[in-house]
Amino acid sequence: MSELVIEGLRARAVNVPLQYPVKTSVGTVATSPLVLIDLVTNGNVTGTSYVFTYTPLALKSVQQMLQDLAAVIKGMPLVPRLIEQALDSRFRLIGNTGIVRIACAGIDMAVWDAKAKSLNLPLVELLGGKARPLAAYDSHSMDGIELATSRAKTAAESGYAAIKTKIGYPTLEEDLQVIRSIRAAIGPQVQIMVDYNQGLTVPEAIRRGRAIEQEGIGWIEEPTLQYDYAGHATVREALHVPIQMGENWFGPDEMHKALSAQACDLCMPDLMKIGGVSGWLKASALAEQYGLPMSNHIFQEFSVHLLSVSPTCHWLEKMDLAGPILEPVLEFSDGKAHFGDEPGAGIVWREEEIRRFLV
Ligand code: SMN
Ligand code: MG
Repeated sequence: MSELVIEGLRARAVNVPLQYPVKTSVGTVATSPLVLIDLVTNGNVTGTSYVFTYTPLALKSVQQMLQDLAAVIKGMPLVPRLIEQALDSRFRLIGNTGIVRIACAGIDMAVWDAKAKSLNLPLVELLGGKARPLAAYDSHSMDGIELATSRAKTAAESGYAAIKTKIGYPTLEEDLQVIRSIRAAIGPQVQIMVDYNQGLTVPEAIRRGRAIEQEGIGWIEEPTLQYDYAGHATVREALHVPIQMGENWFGPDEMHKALSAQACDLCMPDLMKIGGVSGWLKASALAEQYGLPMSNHIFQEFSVHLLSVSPTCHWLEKMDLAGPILEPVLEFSDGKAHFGDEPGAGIVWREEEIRRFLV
């Protein structure tokens, strides 16, 4: 096949309803604002990916950045490394972070998806691996004791070996009540992980951590401000329960700074913020060198491929933020994510649903 080149990029903004709003101790994600990317090539393949903007307020800016980048990459060969380098050098002065990093990562994902499709390979095989079932945990929110307990019970009955609940209620006693209510509902065999979403000061994180680690918790996630790597290291030294973080690292460079500061025992980069597939591959090498088990953060469709080739693969987070506008490609059963051998990452739009949620 002659060399494929990029002909264009379409970026569509949608705001998708969520069955369960993502409630955290520092704010609620009520709907799922996504920018859907179609990367058109001169061959018969189109790369597809999406980015998640956390708030609808960022939707149009991300969409515009992607539309502006279309002119930059038009005519470039479909070579992930070349495109990554071209974009990174463009943004060396402004900094490849924030909305810039989000847009570049979305393009990177679509480029790798198109490359895999052009070779008729699942992304995992292009990356040198093989599709296999991945242990998944069902990821819930700060739902309040009743809903948190019922979601955990349903997940355990569905076969999940682990669930995550978000805490950081007004008092430590409420945190403990939720954990104990979930434990009573799911029994001793199912792991409980908790996520504070940066909501505590370091002293409060130590105070609460010393109490909740007595409950047999799998990990405490982002106990304090995500950029406070020294603070996370202080909490980590004071507690026995593993400290988890990573969803807010913009690029492998921030991951390296956190790991150098010994901020965490576990890591969970976000495919988008870490820099797409290219960023993830660098992150997985860092995790291997530091010996940190590595999980994903949302983006479950691409993440099953990437975790499958990550040397320290840990848990897949199951949190479906794009389901209503995607053809289902992942199948969750017996607590595992099963994915097939479709070419690429398996992102297939449901156009009639997209039309309903276009912004
Ligand atoms: C999370 C936060 C915001 C949106 C989605 C998910 C959460 C997680 O921190 O770890 O899943
Ligand atoms: Mg989190």
